[in-house]
Amino acid sequence: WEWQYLDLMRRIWEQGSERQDRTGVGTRSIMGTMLRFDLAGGAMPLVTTKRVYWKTATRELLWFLTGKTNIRPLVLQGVKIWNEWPHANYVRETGEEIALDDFVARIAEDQEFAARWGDLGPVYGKQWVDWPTYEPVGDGTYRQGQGVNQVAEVVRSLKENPGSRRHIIEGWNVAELDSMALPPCHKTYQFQIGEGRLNLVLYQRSCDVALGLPFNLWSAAALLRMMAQQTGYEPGELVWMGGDTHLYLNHAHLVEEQLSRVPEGAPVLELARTPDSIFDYRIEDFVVSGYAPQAPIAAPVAV
Ligand code: THF
Repeated sequence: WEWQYLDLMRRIWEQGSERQDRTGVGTRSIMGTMLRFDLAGGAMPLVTTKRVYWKTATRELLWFLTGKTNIRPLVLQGVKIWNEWPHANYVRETGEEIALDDFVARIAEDQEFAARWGDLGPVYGKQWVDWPTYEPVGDGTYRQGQGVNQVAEVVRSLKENPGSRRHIIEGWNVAELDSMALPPCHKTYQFQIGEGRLNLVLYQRSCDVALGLPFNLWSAAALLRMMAQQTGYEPGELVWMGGDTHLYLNHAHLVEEQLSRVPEGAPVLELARTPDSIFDYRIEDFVVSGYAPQAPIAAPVAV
């Protein structure tokens, strides 16, 4: 499968149109792309042509499922991938030129500081497990209702109504976009049962192919596997669909190096335990074998 990833990378680099983006870095980009992977037998879309930190991606996924939106639990586990955004926000709002590492150390040490400066707003976790609702009071105003746990609802609907075409987890809460540090990239997950297998289409509106996509593919596949285990279906296909699918211009060294490499091996994920619910997975439950990746390729993340 990995050639699909490398071919996409090559196609964007050679044929993508150059655009200025929000971050000011600049990208080459193709609008509308698709990748497909069969997860039968435990196979995972885990990139082998560079080391992908799949445990980091899994910790992020488990953090989403807790409903939390503060980076502190990630920081305490050594997961750094969300640090840049609260740091940039802090520097912008206070004018204090604190280094990223010092900022992150304060998030870890000081719970009150973290509560004030570590939150990303109502991003993935909040929308996934506690999408806000409003109830009319009767006088033309509304009060907050019970939040919707979309993840729990999908587990339930897969069991109770397997033929449904509405097994959807949505991150794009239009009313709350302005309060998010970053509006969701992997915004829509649609599950489907076909021929006794659990399939997933993920729609991602914006995709950083070099840094983000290996993480996003792993996480989507892991979520599919967890859902399949919880609902009693065999894992089926993961179909990944991208909107603006891009390479940042400052990732040229990564692109060149990675396109010179050849995929090796077929990593497999075993779930060591069947937890009581989709919310009870722990990092130790994810056991990967057959993964002997090639050397990491570091690249800066555009904020
Ligand atoms: N913004 C941009 N520009 N790219 C993204 O990939 C991205 N995300 C999330 C939100 N905004 C984004 C954040 N996810 C890395 C990986 C995933 C991220 C952010 C950063 C990253 O730097 N990975 C490195 C190092 C990993 C590590 O040290 O643990 C890597 O080599 O993979 C995509 O959803």
